[in-house]
Amino acid sequence: MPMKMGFRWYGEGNDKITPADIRQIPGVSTIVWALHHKLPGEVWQPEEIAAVRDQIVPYGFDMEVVESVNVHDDIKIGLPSRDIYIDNYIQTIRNLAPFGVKVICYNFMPVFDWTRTDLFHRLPDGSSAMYYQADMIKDDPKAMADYLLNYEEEHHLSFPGWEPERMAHLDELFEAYKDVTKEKLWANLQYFLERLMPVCHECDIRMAIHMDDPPWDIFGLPRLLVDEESISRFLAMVDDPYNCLTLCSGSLNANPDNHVADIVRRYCSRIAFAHIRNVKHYPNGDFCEVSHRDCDGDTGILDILRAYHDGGFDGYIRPDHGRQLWNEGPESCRPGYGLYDRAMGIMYMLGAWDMMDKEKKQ
Ligand SMILES: [Mn+2]
Repeated sequence: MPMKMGFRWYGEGNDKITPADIRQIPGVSTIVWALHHKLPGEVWQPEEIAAVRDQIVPYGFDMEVVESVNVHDDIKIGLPSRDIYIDNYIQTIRNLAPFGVKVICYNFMPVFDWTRTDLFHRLPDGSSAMYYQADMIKDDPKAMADYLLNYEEEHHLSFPGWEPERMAHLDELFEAYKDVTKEKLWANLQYFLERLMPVCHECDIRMAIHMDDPPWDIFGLPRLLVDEESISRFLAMVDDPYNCLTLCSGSLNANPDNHVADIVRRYCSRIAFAHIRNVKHYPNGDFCEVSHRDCDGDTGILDILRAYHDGGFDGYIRPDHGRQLWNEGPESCRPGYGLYDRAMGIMYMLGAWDMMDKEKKQ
């Protein structure tokens, strides 16, 4: 089985789930980790990285995938100060390499990271899941930011990409991005990657951009990685084997016109990291995250897995968001990152994968 199964973990004292819990899920080799206390633009220091290694490696896991090293806004905006922050990013890559890191996930979304309107939406079976109510996103970014920030404060959580320190300056951030057209954002992304690529070759670390979530412009802010055309443009723009994708099935399929399995077939060799998440669509444009089982959503999980298998995928894969089950809630897990549904997602994926391996041998 060439692909490697990962599980995202927020670190000791920052995640109620433990590596000892994760070890009991069959087939997981890689902890997908990050230094969650670092702000975008800061250098990750070797001693901080070593501290996480000491939490992970004794349980038999490797730490080959980082999700994410976040990109400073000045790089996305294209300010002169971006060079300092790119230098810092390069130093972080160099500091990660000796620890065996092979893939760095990141995103290039202006101002906001992933966006949802309800983090613990109650489903008919009593579980809960993240929900996107389309008509709530139309006008007021402040209302949504407030909802998420209050949530963070109330439950003593912090969401990557929603750092209260950044969100406190929302007006200034919107002002700073006001001249950043979609074309400028593409150019700034290219500038960033072209500076990184020589270091990535040297350190044998692949940069893997996450799809924009959801894959369309929100609040007048441009978003780049939204469909096959933009993925193709991205890969050609910096045509380098170290310039790769974190192909997030759920992010892409939030737009039902995106056929994720076809995209996997076309670009498999440039996918360093696969996020598997299933999404159910409603006619009014709302969507809800659901279990990994193919028939529970509209993403085509089995077709996607088959596309990876046919492509000889040997990168990293992980269950992306799952539902919250069996009394999991804000006190026990981050939204989307409970233990049980992601563990079931792994078993579903491995079941399909093992079957395909077996068929291929016959
Ligand atoms: Mn994802």
